[in-house]
Formats: sequence, C-alpha cells, structure tokens
Amino acid sequence: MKRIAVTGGAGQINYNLLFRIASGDLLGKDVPVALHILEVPPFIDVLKGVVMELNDCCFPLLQEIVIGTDPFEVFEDVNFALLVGAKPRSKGMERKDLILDNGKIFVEQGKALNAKAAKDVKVVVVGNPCNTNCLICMHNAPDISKDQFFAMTRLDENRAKAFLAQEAKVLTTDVKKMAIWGNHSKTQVPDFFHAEIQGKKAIEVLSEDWLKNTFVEKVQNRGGAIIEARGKSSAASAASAALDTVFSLVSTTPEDDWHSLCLYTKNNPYNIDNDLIFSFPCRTLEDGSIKIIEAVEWTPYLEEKIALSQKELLEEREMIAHLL
Ligand code: NAX
Repeated sequence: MKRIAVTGGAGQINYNLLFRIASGDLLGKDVPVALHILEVPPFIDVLKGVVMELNDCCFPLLQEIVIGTDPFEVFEDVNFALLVGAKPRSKGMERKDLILDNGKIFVEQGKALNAKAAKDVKVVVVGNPCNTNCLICMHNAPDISKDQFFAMTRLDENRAKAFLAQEAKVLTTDVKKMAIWGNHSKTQVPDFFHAEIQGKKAIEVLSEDWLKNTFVEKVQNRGGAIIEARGKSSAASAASAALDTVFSLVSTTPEDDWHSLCLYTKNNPYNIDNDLIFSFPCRTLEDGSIKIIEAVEWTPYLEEKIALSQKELLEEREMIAHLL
C-alpha cells in the first residue's frame, strides 16, 4: 500500500484529485492507497463532507483515510506528498504578500515532511507560486534528498500540447517533446522550437508566426481564460496534470518524448542559478532517476525568454530568503 498525502483537501482541485487517486488513477489499478489529507481548521468540516463522499464511492483500492490540521500528524509515513493547499490571492493583495503568506505554509510542511514522511517520499508542489513554495519546502526538509522535490508545470505542457494538436488537426498523442522552461507563471516559456508533431518539428508543420505570436500567449494566459469562462480557476485539468506528473515520475519516459517538471537546479546543464526550482524537459530513467534533457539548443528567442523567467524566480527567492 502507498500512503499519499494531499493538502488543501476541501479545495476545488481536490474535489477531483482525491477521487481520482482513490480510484487508482495515480499509481495504477493494482496499488492500494491510503489518503492522508490536510486542511486548515476553518475548512475541516468541509473536508469531512468530502471524506463522506469518498467513503460512499466504495473504492476498492482506498484502504484508509487520515485527516487533520497538523502536518506533523498527517504526513506520517507518506510515500507521496501532493502539496496543493495554498491561500488564493485576495482582491488587492500584492503578489509579494501572497508569496510571503504562502511561503510560511511550506516552511511548516517541509519540516513536517522531514520529520514524518517515508524516506522515499516524492513531493510535488502544486499550490502557487509552486516553484518558490517548493524551494522553501525543500530547504526546510534537509534530511530528504533534494532530488525528491518537484513543482508542477505539467498543466502548462498539457495545455500547450492540446493547442498544437488542435491547430495541426492531430491527436494530442501525436505531439511530443513539448517542454516548458522556467517558472510556472506568465513568464513560463513553452518551447515550440523543439516540440514535435507526428515526428516532425512543430515549426515545420505550423506557421512560426502563429507559434510565436498566438500559441505562446494562449498557453501563458489559459489559466486566466478559464477563470473568465468558469468563474473559477482550473481544477479538473490541474488535478489531471498532477496525476500525469506523478505518473511520469514513476514510469520510464519513452525514448521519443520528454516531460516538463520543475526540479532543483543544482548542477543543471543550462547554467541556470544553482538554487532554484526550475522547469526543464526531463526524462525518467529505468532506475527511477530523473534526468534533465541535455543539449537542447536555445535559440536567441528562447535564451531571452528563459532569462526573464529565471529573473522572476530570483526575485521571488529574494523575497522569501529568510524562509530558506
Ligand atoms: P482552493 O482555494 O479551492 O483550495 C485550496 C485549499 O487549500 C482550501 O481548502 C484551503 O483551506 C486549503 N489550504 C490553505 N492553506 C492550507 C494549509 N496551510 N494547509 C492545508 N490546506 C490549506 O484552491 P484550488 O483551486 O484547489 O487551487 C489550489 C492551489 O493550486 C492554488 O494555490 C492554485 O493557485 C494552484 N494551482 C496551481 C496550478 C499549477 O499548474 N501549478 C494550476 C492550478 C491551480 O491554479
């Protein structure tokens, strides 16, 4: 059995994610799971309602549910930690205040993971700003190897793949090597130069003008477009991307593909600052280790955009330096 910690259990992503984990969409239909769900006290009763529904589904793989408000209790022995819970930005709130407020959450959760999680725990941060939250969490968990911490850009990759497939009128499975570089924010860099559609470079299949001037913005602004249409931010697609992220972490990546993942930059092959959580194209090897794809040639366009995304992450780190 695998123990999966999920935070923000009463939130909208989890109203989808928890049910999919329990039904076997995270680790497969043959792996029993225990859910360890964390919430803050004002929402624990809402979470109890979600737990009632989880029980009412009679999921055969769901063997145990632990809920609570103290991460030191909830994270006991967990093998995976999906850190989704974070405060949303309220009206008039500065980005800096959000980063500082959410940063504190990840100090405590990092310490709790360090003290209580299973040694093999893999931590995936979804709650925003996910790269910087992940950096804080990792630094506060010094006994867990830094290569066990990740933040999510898979939703951006999936959105990009879907746009390319729609434009080229092919299936999403025909689109490969769709890398996202940098921060999970509007400065993210969807790399259409190296994406492939049915084995050909995307720039040979679609117009460079569309790719540069329409596609990139569509990917960067998709979150906002969903809020505008739905009145709420992406939830089911975010949950799906979190499942995809974990799937890619635990299964060997096909030779002809990559997956996008934010991970620790120490000794990265692209000369990105050594103490960030940064999105790269990655491959999971047969031995389970994660490797950044090397020698992807940056065009001047990519170089300029990736530098801007790195700059933003350096600024975020500066704001929370006291939490590291
Ligand atoms: P909701 O506001 O619906 O849910 C968040 C939940 O987290 C709430 O129930 C809240 O009580 C709980 N929470 C807050 N602080 C907590 C703490 N210290 N411990 C445990 N739980 C805590 O947000 P939702 O739409 O579910 O989104 C969750 C997070 O995902 C947000 O930060 C959001 O910005 C982020 N996203 C990240 C994405 C990514 O691609 N990396 C995409 C989707 C999403 O926007």
